[in-house]
Amino acid sequence: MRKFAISDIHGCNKTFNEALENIGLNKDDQLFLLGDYIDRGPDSKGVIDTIFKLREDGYHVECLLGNHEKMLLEALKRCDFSYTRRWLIHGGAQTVDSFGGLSIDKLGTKYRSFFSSLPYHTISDDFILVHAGLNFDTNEDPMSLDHSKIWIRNWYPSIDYKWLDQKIIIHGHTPREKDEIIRMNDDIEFMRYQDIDAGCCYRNVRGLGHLCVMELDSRKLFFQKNLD
Ligand SMILES: [Mn+2]
Repeated sequence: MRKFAISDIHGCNKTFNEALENIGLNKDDQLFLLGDYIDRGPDSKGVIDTIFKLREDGYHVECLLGNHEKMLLEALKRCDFSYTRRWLIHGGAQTVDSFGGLSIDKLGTKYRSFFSSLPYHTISDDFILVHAGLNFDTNEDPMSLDHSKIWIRNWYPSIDYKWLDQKIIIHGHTPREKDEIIRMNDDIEFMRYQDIDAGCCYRNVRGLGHLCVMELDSRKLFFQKNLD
């Protein structure tokens, strides 16, 4: 069984499908998706439908919450137009479009229950999988700080290596150039973290515009250029 992780698909459904095709995902594999399926890219609904289809077909897909799904859930819950507006500006408008331009509170039950079921992290063997990272800057257990798990940036300098021990943190959320992700991968045994957000939806920004797939046990990375 191979284990793969992908993060920050951001509505790039064609790119997502091509990446799965290229790694030859099969039903014995485990696929971890680290959140931010929606917003910014052209086909957020398509990405969620791809996930549903994979599961229906018997693939093992475990999905985590990203800050963009959290914003959607908050927009649904709060009925506060200023909040909703902020989400729409941060890529939510493309998600609403992909669902047929309906007001977001018309979102079907199937999608609502998908978004509201997403956990903040998961653990598989020595891997901690999380959307953004872990907050080591307080006296609290980093695993208890859910808000940080989906929003935090620049947290590497605070890592408590005694706490982390042999575990490796796999995350997305902060887009990085492909070369930087590869350099990080070269040091992974020593540094014990890996960002896999290659900025898929930023196709016009130099160095970005790739969807990164990591095979966890071999630490191998695969990059799919944006096709959306
Ligand atoms: Mn994010």
